[in-house]
Order: sequence, then C-alpha cells, then structure tokens
Amino acid sequence: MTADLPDLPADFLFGTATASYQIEGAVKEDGRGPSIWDTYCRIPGRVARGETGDVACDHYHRYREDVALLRELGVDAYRFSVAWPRVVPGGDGPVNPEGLAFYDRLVDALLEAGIEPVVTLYHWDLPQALEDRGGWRVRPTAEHFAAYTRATADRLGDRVRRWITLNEPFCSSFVGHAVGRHAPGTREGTPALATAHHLLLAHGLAVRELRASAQAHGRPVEVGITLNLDRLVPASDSPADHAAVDRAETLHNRVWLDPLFNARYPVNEAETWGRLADGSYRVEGDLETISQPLDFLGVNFYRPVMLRDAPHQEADPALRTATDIGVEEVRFAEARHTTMDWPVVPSSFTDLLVDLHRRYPGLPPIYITENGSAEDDRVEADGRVHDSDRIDYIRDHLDAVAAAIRAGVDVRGHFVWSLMDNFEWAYGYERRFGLIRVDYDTLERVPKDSYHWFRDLIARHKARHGVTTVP
Ligand code: GBH
Repeated sequence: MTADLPDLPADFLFGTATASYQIEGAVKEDGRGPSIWDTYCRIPGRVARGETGDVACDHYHRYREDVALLRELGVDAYRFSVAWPRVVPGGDGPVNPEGLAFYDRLVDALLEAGIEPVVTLYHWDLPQALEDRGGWRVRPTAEHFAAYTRATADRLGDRVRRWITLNEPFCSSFVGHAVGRHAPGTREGTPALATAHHLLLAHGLAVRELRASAQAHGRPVEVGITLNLDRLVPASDSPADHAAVDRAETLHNRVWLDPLFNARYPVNEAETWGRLADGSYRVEGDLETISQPLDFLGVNFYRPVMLRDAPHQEADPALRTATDIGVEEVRFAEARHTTMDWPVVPSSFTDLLVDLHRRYPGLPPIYITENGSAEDDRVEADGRVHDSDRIDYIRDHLDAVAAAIRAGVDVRGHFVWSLMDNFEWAYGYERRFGLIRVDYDTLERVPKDSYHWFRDLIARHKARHGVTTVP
C-alpha cells in the first residue's frame, strides 16, 4: 500500500526540528549566560502569560529520552540549535567548556541512534552581554558570531557535517527591532536596517569559519542558511495590489536572497531599501563575504500571505523605512486556519518553491528546514492526541514538495516543526506544534497520532524504495 505515500525521491531526507531556547530550559546551568530572550520574557506584557524558557521542555536534562523518541520515529536527521550563551556566555571572550560538552553529548547520542545531527548556530538567543553593547545594530557582533561559530565547529565538526548559520534573519532583524514582537523588542527604523546587514555579514563570516574548521578536521562540510520565505499573493489583479506584493517581496524575501545569491541588495523601493543598498553600513568586500557559495538553502514554510495596498500605518518616518511598506493582510476566506490563525494552502508551497527556482537559477539544493502546524490538541479519554489536522497538514505539504520536485526544483529533505511542543516565543506555551505532546506540569512526553503516522510514513517510504536502515 503506497498509494498515499508522497512521491518523493528514494534518498529524500526526513527530519524534525527544534531550537535551543524553545526546548532546553536549564537557563542558569553549567555556566550559561543570559540571552536576549531571558530578558525579553521578563518585560511585562511581551510574552503571553509572562511565560519564559526557564524550564521549557527541560530537554537539557531529558535529551536522552528525546533522542530515544527520535530513534523510534525513524527520522534520518534532527535539526537543533546551539545556544550561543552556553558556548560563549559573555558573547565574546572565553569559551565555556561545559556548554560545549552538552552539545557534544547530544551529538554522540544522536549518532549512536543513527540520526544525523543538523546544527543551527543562531536561532535567536543572542547573549545579553552583546545586546548591552549594541547587539545586531553594531558590526562587532558579526565578528563575535564568527568566533563562537569557530569554537563550536572545532568541537563538533569531527562529527557534524551539516551546518545552518542563521535561522530566519528576518525575525532577528525586523521582528526584533521594528515590529518589536521578538527580543530585543525595540521599535526602530534605520537601526533595524543595520541589523539586517550585520546578520548577513555574520552569516558570511561564519561560512568562512565553518569551511576552515572542516578543512582542519579533514572532513567534508555542508553549509547553509535558513530563511522564512513568504509566499505572497495579491488580493486582486489591480496594479496597486501587485505593487504592494512587490514591496513585501523585497522586504521579506529579496533583501535576503539577493545579497546571498546575487551579491547585491534590492533597490526597487528606494525609500525603504536605499540605505541598505547605498552602503551606509557596508564596508568594502562585505557583499563578497555575504555571497559566498552555499551548499544548500534552508526554507521554513508555514503559510501564504495575501496582501493589498494600504496606507502606511506608522506616523514615524523612521519606522516606515523598516517594515511599514503600506500593505495590509487579507484573509484567505476559503482556507482552514490553524491555531496560529495561519491559512492552510499547500499549493502555495509548491508555488513558492517553483518561483524561487525560476527567479534564482544559481540556487543550491533546498532543504525544508521547518514546516508544520499548531493545532488545538487535546488529550482524549484514551490518553492520546488525535491530531488528524496536523497529519493532513504535513501530508499535504509533503505532496506539495513532491510536486515542486517534479517541476524541477531540487529539494532534498524536509524537517517537521517540531519534534515536540515547546516555547512558541511571544505566544508562550499555548501554541503546540509538536509531533509529541509535552505536559508542562509533569514534563511527560506523549507521542501524538501524527508521530505514529509520520513513523509509518518514513518506514513505508524506505520499504517502497528498498532503503535499509540500521536498527
Ligand atoms: C518559525 O518562525 C521559527 O523558526 C520557529 O522558532 C517557530 O517556533 C516556528 O516558526 C513556529 O512559529 O510579528 O507580525 O512580524 C515562523 C515564521 C515569521 C512567524 C515572522 C512569526 C512574525 C510576524 N515567523 N512572524 S510579525
């Protein structure tokens, strides 16, 4: 029975993903320094119910149990992030051996379970000490990131082959500094543009360190970056709505893709992008650093966004140069919406990938580094979570990936967000994305129906293609 299996290549990589601050807890243990999220969670009104990552899923202490669950699931790979404030508690300066030792144990446990570790170096937990010195607004932060990267790669690079420099720099820059809904939670205009450049620079410097470290280890390495690319669709055929989508394309997608893959900043919206493009923050050679060849592009995809032209929302012209580009979101009337209130439109995922392939011909292979849904999970009388909406979501999006591959897009793998329920940033613990339910009182893990379904899907995919897995 393979009829309901997504039509994916035999060696397609199946995985799940998490991030350090969302699952680890143990924020004061073994020399970890504070991060901007520890600080942000304590600003009243910023995170729902005042929740924090202090305990989260307590993965720091329970990683063995979590790796056992991954092994049972049968995934090929697991994407997790390393917490910079564990490795370099002060942001720059001395490396904390106990911090690195945790990831050392985690990597060993994964390899022992036959699972490939895929490491993200920055999933939003900047050391607070660096924020106090200007954070991503200032250039030295990019250099400190390179040093932290090198220390981590030198320690784990004898076993880790695939590295992701940054997760969703859009969030670190604009959501953190202009929208203000993520740490550090400021609302700035021009400085938010500077953070975008410094994040991209940090990426480029880290690529160099990862390759140098791999060379020192005499090992092959694959380096990429993860972007949250939005599938943006106009609400109507009017030229104004098309222009609105074009502005949003620039802010959400092109401001990252163009420098990374074409060595230039987009300039189609002078008001907004002039300053990134005109070089105010740039030093000669930065774009060469940023645009070094990558081995893969990570794409996080959740939903399409429909937009129409609208008046600017911000009175402050400085903020208008950051994210207020005169657009308004329009609801997908026909689509089911998840508990994030995100519309479920799997065909838009295919469209995004096909469009990306068409517009950036030199793109490296793609991994879907996050894709999944938050659902209204309940523990039923039988003690289980019957999350059929999540199963439908993942199945339909795997089909959408398969359709993109048939259309010529080189997609090599897919990581479900997330292995387990976790700290969903500003939403706290109420939004659940996991294949595994976490009871936040007992910290007990209960695999949901989607976990069992996904395990079957992977097993049947491998059986169909005669792929043997080491037990
Ligand atoms: C990902 O972001 C994250 O990588 C992951 O950590 C997270 O748990 C997961 O998705 C689920 O949310 O404040 O109006 O500017 C998802 C993409 C894009 C969602 C930016 C939040 C902020 C909207 N994110 N968006 S706004």
